[in-house]
Amino acid sequence: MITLYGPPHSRAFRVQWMLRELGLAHDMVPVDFFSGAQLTPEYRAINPNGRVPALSDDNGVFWESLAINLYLARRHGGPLAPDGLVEESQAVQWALWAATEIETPLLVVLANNAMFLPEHRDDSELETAIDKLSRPLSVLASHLDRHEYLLADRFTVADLNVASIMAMARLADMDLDAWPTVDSWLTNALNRPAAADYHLMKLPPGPRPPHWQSIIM
Ligand SMILES: N[C@@H](CCC(=O)N[C@@H](CS)C(=O)NCC(=O)O)C(=O)O
Repeated sequence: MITLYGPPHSRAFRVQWMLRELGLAHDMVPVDFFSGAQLTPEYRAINPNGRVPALSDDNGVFWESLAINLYLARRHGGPLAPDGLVEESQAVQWALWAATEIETPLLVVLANNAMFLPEHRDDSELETAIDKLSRPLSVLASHLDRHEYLLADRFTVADLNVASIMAMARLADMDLDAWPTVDSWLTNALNRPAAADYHLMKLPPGPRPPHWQSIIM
């Protein structure tokens, strides 16, 4: 039995998308990270980081959203799975790239464009994040100008992992006109039926616990 820990309005969405692509039945435990459920000893025995998502199956417990997806691809195979050493390495490359080059600035854009209350938004932080994204988005565009997908000639876990992070650009209404192939690749990825719930990641601005900004970043 597969159990996914984390609510759909969190990075658990990335794993839920993958499980749906693979047609894998799973239970979802919506650990409420706004009320501190991620910090209980019970949950920390599952993910010692006190963060969602985590996934358990008959092989054990796994955490880090993008790594969980690479594991699921490797274990369950099919067209989303990398085929051989080169594709495998490229899938890891794109996942690490997404986590280190684009995730944080995209979160800053999403937070300051949509998720933070107006009084918590910071225009100069927003501008710096948009500037910072320009180099990695050009890298992504230069690949997608020449290829339909990130590796091989089919949609794989590499596209899913990167698109699940790039979804924040959509939720933030970020202008991607400068990178038209990124824009259309993202549209195609998010139009996949298994990705339909991506919009749930956009929390409407509203009252939150005082530390909520640090919880999502
Ligand atoms: N790098 C981790 C980040 C996980 C993460 O930051 N999750 C947030 C929710 S989307 C969380 O659990 N926050 C609760 C906290 O930090 O206490 C991953 O991708 O799995």
